[in-house]
Amino acid sequence: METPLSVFDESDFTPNDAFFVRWHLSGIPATIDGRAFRVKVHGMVARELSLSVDDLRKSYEPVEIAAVCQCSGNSRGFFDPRVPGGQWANGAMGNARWRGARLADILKSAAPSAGAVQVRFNGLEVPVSPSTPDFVKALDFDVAMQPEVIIAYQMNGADLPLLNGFPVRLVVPGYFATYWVKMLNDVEVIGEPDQNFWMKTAYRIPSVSNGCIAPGQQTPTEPIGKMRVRSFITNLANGAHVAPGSVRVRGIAFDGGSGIERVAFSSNGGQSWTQAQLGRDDGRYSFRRWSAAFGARPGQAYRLASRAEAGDGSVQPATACWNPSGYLRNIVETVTVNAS
Ligand SMILES: Nc1nc2c(c(=O)[nH]1)N[C@H]1C(S)=C(S)[C@@H](COP(=O)(O)O)O[C@H]1N2
Ligand SMILES: [Mo]
Repeated sequence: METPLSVFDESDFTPNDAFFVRWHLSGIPATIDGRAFRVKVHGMVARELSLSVDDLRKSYEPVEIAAVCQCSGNSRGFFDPRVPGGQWANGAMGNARWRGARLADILKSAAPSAGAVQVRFNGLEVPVSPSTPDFVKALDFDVAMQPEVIIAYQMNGADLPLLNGFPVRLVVPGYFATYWVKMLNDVEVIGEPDQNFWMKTAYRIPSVSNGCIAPGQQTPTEPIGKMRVRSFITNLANGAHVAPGSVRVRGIAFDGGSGIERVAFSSNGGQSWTQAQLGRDDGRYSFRRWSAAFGARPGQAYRLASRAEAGDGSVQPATACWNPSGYLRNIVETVTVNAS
């Protein structure tokens, strides 16, 4: 289920009841007893833990972070040539305030061994067929220990909706959502890179030229990681009619955590650019809203575009990235409107 872009026009944060939803496996529990639920922490640790949601709330310092959750394959439906997978438009993303306990604090309380290489995460849901690999994901140990990585028990000030991972999910700000394991009930410290299907075979990008290759080209691959800088127009859709005169254009921008430095706006398909005004800063992992204006004359069509630049100097490209799994799209998007 994806979020209509117009929802992102209404506030910095995506309402829980409009947040996109994606699950790989269909054996998703329909009810969960929040009191009986436990997160197990085990593997290469000196002290195994079994934590209730109450333990997570009370035994660890609560932290809150605004962060974008974006599917690796967001916008996959626009790939040319087409690629298999969920044919998303641009709505497989959302921004929320996540509140929870730092994974680093939890891991430290379990006393991980010196040989820890990765941390593996599993949720409650199961595959319906025994031949389907369970959905498990792993982060390198140093990434898992970053202070912004949390086990979240709240989303925008409320319990997580069931479909977004109730009662707790992993939040890995800056990283694609594949690592944000929902209904997280198993955390395992491991001594070698995880060899499960969802790390070893799926969710990998070509380890060359920015993750982009020509169709048919064979390359080594690596696990997908951080998000690329993107921006979208949120108040006008393709084919919209605007009144002649000064037209306000609003949108959002985000990246993998260096923050949005500036957003350029064009009303002529990218021939010339003006600087958009940035909105409230909710932190470097959040959506950053922006606005700009252009003058519209009756009977004219306008090809609107936005191009964001992140704090790390990266800028949205003018040409599309291609890879066989349909990941990492961050081309400058356009919206054509007519003044009448
Ligand atoms: N337990 C579990 N967590 C998961 C997944 C899953 O299939 N199972 N899918 C991941 C992927 S690929 C995405 S895009 C996000 C979607 O998060 P959302 O449904 O809250 O929007 O959840 C991630 N976490
Ligand atoms: Mo995803």
